[in-house]
Amino acid sequence: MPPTTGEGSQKVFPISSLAFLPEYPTQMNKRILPLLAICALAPFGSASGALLIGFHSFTGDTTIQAGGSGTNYLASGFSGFYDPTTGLNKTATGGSSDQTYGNITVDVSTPGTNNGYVSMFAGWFPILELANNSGSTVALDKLLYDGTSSPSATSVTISYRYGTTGGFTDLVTSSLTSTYQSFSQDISSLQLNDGQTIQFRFAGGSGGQLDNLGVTSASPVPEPSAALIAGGLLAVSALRRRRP
Ligand SMILES: [Ca+2]
Repeated sequence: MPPTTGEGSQKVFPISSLAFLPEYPTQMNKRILPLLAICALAPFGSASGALLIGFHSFTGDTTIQAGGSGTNYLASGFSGFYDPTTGLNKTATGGSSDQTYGNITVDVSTPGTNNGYVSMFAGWFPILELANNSGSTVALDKLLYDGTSSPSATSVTISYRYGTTGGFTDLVTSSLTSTYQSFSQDISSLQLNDGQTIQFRFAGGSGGQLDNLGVTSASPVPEPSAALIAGGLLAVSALRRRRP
């Protein structure tokens, strides 16, 4: 029976297979080890990078999730908040029930099925803020959100700015319908330097509602374990290169 296409036909090199490397020619090891080090930092099981900030539980009016409290998510090395300003922040009932940020499932945080939502009204501009304190530049990937509008359809225009003052630049306008839809906006042209802050502003008409707001990076924030594996492999590689 011929091999089928897809994952089953791909060769996999788990980290544990490093044991066979000493039997390979030295030149081969010099080439493979740095590649394996890079692979150790590659995303496992996630094609969409890493969730940096995720808001899905709106439990109060102005105190919600300052600094990522409650059940919402902030990646290590980042800070942020969702600021409803003077608008109404609905709680308890309603909200998107599909348990994804936009159309993406992340393994670090799962939105609930009935955990509240935020309503948007004309003249009210809630802001999602994200600040990078990780020590390195992060390439952003997607702005995720679920949105609906009731009782009548409206739209939401999302804008962004770096820092906390100055004008916003429009990013996208989405039409909201009477049922929740998942939205995923490409923001891969944006990056966040260490020490830098970005704000996303949501401006909608009467009846607009958002839930499951998230921002992902293009590549995962390295976990300490992955960083150690990569560092170890690079160190071994460097030692082998020094040998005559
Ligand atoms: Ca969704």
